[in-house]
Amino acid sequence: MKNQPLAPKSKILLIGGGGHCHSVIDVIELTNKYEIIGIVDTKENIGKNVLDYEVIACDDDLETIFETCKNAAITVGHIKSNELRKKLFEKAKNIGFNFPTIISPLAYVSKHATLEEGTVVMHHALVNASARVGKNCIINSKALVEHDVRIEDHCHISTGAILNGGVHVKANTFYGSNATCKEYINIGSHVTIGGGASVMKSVPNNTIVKPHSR
Ligand code: JB2
Repeated sequence: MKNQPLAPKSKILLIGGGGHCHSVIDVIELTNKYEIIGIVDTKENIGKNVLDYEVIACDDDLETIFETCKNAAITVGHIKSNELRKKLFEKAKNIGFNFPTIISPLAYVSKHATLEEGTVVMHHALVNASARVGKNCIINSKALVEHDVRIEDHCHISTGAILNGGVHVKANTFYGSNATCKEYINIGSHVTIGGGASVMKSVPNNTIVKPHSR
């Protein structure tokens, strides 16, 4: 039997060349679906290397790059604020970039779950049945997104975090490493859930939850 020809890889541009970019590169390489053409970072970083890829341009060059590369991923992370991540996503979207959902082959995403554009599911994360994840989210390494969870746009579910069944996380929220929560609660928008927190009741918008504070 003849070998099937390999599908050609699509070109992709990475926007942001720091720590989160390292992790996303590893995921993208493992998918074997994309050819990373380079990284867009600040002007001062042009010419530097991030793992095996070069910082080829800054944000002002996005329109020119779009002429030859249509896919992008936002590879700046979200710890204290997601403003930069969100701004870069919106800027590149307005130019016309396509943001594929990127799923590590080491992650499990139920066929009954949905992920919107620009969301990345990192190594060993699990997204269970009927979960719905919005745009430009990070489901970081080893995070557990249980059945019927809803995560709105521009959220970061950090490494090893647990969202139990039916929890609703509103937009722009940061849910820290190893945090856990009671099932079917609501977590508001622009909330920061500190690493290791155990959240037993719903959290209003714009709240900071420190570990063991609720
Ligand atoms: O305006 C910008 C800009 N400002 C800073 N445009 C672009 N395209 N890039 C910008 N940057 C770049 O973002 C910085 O020059 C730097 O290369 C990168 C931020 O890197 P840093 O390592 O500080 O943060 P990060 O967001 O990649 O990663 C954080 O969040 C992850 C989720 C880290 O804390 C990680 O440990 C964490 N896993």
